[in-house]
Amino acid sequence: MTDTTVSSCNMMSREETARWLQTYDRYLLLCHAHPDGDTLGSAMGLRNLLRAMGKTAHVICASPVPYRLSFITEERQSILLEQIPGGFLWDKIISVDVASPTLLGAYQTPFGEPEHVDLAIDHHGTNTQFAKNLCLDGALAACAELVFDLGQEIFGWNDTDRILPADSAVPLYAGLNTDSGSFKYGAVTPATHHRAAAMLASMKAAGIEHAKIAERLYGSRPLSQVMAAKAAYENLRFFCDNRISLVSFTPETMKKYKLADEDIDDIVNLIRGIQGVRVAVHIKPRGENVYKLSLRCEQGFNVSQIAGQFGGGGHPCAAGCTIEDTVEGVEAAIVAAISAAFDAEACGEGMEA
Ligand SMILES: [Mn+2]
Repeated sequence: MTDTTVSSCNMMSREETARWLQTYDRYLLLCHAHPDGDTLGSAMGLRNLLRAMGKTAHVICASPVPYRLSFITEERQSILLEQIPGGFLWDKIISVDVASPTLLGAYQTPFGEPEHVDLAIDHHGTNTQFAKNLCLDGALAACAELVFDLGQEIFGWNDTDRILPADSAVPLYAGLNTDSGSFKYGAVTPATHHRAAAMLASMKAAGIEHAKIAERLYGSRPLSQVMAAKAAYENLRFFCDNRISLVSFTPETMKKYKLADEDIDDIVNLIRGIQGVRVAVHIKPRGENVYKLSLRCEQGFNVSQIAGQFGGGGHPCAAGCTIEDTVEGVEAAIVAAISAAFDAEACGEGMEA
């Protein structure tokens, strides 16, 4: 997996981005494939913000929307380009919460040009600067916070007299809640909670209960996800004196337990937070001898640096990469890389944050 860094990428402040959004009329918004709450919530929140500005905007995603997130996309589990009604022509393409073009899946080069994204709005410090313009804040817990800030720039949103429309508040809140680990992760700040307060005020005014959103996000799992958890615990292994927890799903495991990709998306969170475990590794199949890895770690370690060694990236405590090899080869490679980082740390070399 290689991404070409476009050195001509123009960095834009929130203010410049707000002005840019006001300039054009029709926008196509891209989510990353295998979507999470943040990419969908940020894109739908931005879409509705643009529509409130009188613009035309549509959101697309190359992969299906999991059921638990489909309230964000108006209960649609498929938002493909061909589903946009009436021969939509756009002026500009914006990617949201997308750190690298490979994450766009089938929409990486849908129109034959690799550099088709006009603006990337993102919160990944590892963003490869693939878009023509980039509005980036790598310190934010969620991309939804950045979209909120753009709305605030344009409409002066706050939590008292200028509350945001509920059709932006709900998706943005879903994005913020999921990507911040329900406000548990280190990137959460007082400003994060101020943005959440404005979103909650909007929902309250519209009679929407935030607890119902949490219920949909976390409260009820399909049986297939319980089977995925069962399979994960059965296959859970530990390495490096129990400092690494690891679960691999092979195509055979997927078949045996009748699992779909979305059933195992959250497994890494099941195998983190075990006493003594510093790094959790979840390996999932993405084709013949192609595996996608999700890495999570405690504060102070840096899994985005590990993922970077395999052409991936992410955040210091949550990152991912793709490796082409047999599952045994993938396991050996990732355990060796993490173990080497432990050794370097023990020698006092430390890790770049
Ligand atoms: Mn995100």
